[in-house]
Amino acid sequence: MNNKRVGIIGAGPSGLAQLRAFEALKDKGIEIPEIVCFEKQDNWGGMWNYSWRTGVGKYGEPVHGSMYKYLWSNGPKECLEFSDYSFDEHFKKPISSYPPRPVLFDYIQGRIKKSNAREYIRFNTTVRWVSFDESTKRFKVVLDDLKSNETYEEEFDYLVTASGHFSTPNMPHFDGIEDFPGHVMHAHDFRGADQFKNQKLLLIGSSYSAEDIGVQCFKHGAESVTLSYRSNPIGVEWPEGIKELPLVTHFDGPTVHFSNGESEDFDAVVMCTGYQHKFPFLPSELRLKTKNNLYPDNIYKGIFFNDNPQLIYLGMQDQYYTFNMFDAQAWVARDYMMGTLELPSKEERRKDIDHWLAKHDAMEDALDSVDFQSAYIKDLLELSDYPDFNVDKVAVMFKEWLQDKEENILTYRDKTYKSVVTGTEAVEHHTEWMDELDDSKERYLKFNKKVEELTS
Ligand code: FAD
Ligand code: NA7
Repeated sequence: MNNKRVGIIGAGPSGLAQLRAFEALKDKGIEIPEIVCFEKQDNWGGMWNYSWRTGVGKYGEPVHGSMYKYLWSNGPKECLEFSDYSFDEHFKKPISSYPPRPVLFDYIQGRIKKSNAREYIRFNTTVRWVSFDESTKRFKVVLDDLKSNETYEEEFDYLVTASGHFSTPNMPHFDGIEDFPGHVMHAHDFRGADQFKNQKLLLIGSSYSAEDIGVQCFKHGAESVTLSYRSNPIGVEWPEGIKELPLVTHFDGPTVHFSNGESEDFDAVVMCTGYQHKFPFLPSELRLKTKNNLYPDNIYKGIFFNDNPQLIYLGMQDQYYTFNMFDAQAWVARDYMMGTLELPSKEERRKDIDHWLAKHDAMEDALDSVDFQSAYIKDLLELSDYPDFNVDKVAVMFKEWLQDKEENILTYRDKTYKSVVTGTEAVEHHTEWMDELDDSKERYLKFNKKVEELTS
């Protein structure tokens, strides 16, 4: 008889992976613990549940979402496919390799809707505070029911933190920025390129957000896009209209000065300067303290808080792999909570973490990073019965994707890849990505073939 209680914070892809992992056992007739998942939004999907809101939500909570209109997958879908629920099973036909956000949201929901997992989720419920009682070895969780405006408490034996880490902006200051006359925002509040049409746009940062928001604004009619980097430029061959400059030194009215001595006037600034791992509901002794990287310190197997493994973190790494990594983690976490996976001693766990951190320190470039996260996934797959998938082939796809982007940042989303789960070759989208201004699921799924073929 499993009479433990499991609390899950967040019903994004990571929290849903945890629910699915337990459901997979239940399907086999195995009794599972009592589970409650708390989600502060009114629906599941985390980042993939688009919100038009910025700032605070309906109930005054910080808005979680950082995704925007016209967001298309930034990597091949074949690299994130659930190994127990293929794209073929969901869409019943091959689709392209880079679907837009609503299509991926639909895919995530398809798997979870196959079970009764929604019953475990309390929506519109914010986890306000967590404490651990050493005498009972249980977590006390303080919750706010946002709709009824009531605070209450519950206790759990295990707590899974799946609250995401791309939500709280890292917002640096630059001298003079307070007098910049145009709009200044963080990527977290970016909801679409429309407002920057015909504008001269400055993006500070040189990672995924800068690249994607820059290309999107270019596609949707910005007059010019300038990216400013602190360490390294993205370094692809940019089309005319997009360029990279080194770091901003200061602002002077509408004029921005860069460290190479150049200066230029801009209409608006978007800080694509990343996010903070922020857990306002956790006391410092339980809190994961890390920058955005591929191996946050102090979590064994990237999951179990080393000082107290009853506290589980999912999806806290920087991500090449996403949905399939969250699954691989959730299955391992599940087995520990079920008592079928034993963890080594704290010292042994520390040694394992150090071993991975040393490998992490030795990485030199993006190709090494892909290999690193692939090795991490393989390590996890050995620990549970999550359906195996060909990680080596996925790693090859990631490397090709990096190459595709270098070759042409505007057309890489027109490429197709082959699923390692089903062997299905993706089809080309009916419209080239640069010409496709509609990201709706309806239009995406309407035709299977290129539009010219349909009309000829
Ligand atoms: P999230 O999706 O962030 O979900 C966390 C959930 O926890 C949210 O629903 C939130 O409301 C809830 N929560 C947080 N705090 C509390 C609390 N105190 N109480 C209750 N609930 C709480 N990945 C890809 O694979 N492909 C992409 O193309 C891609 N594009 C991205 C673009 C952007 C702009 C961003 C920000 C991320 C992108 N990602 C992409 C990565 C994305 O973060 C992951 O795909 C995935 O959403 C992470 O899942 P998660 O469940 O760990 O976190
Ligand atoms: P990332 O990938 O964490 O990147 C943050 C970027 O911001 C990176 O280029 C940093 O430069 C830059 N940064 C951070 N602080 C500063 C300051 N003070 N000045 C200038 N530049 C700075 O975050 P993203 O938002 O791009 O991506 C996060 C997720 O969103 C990702 O998974 C995507 O799928 C979407 P650095 O290289 O550290 O010098």
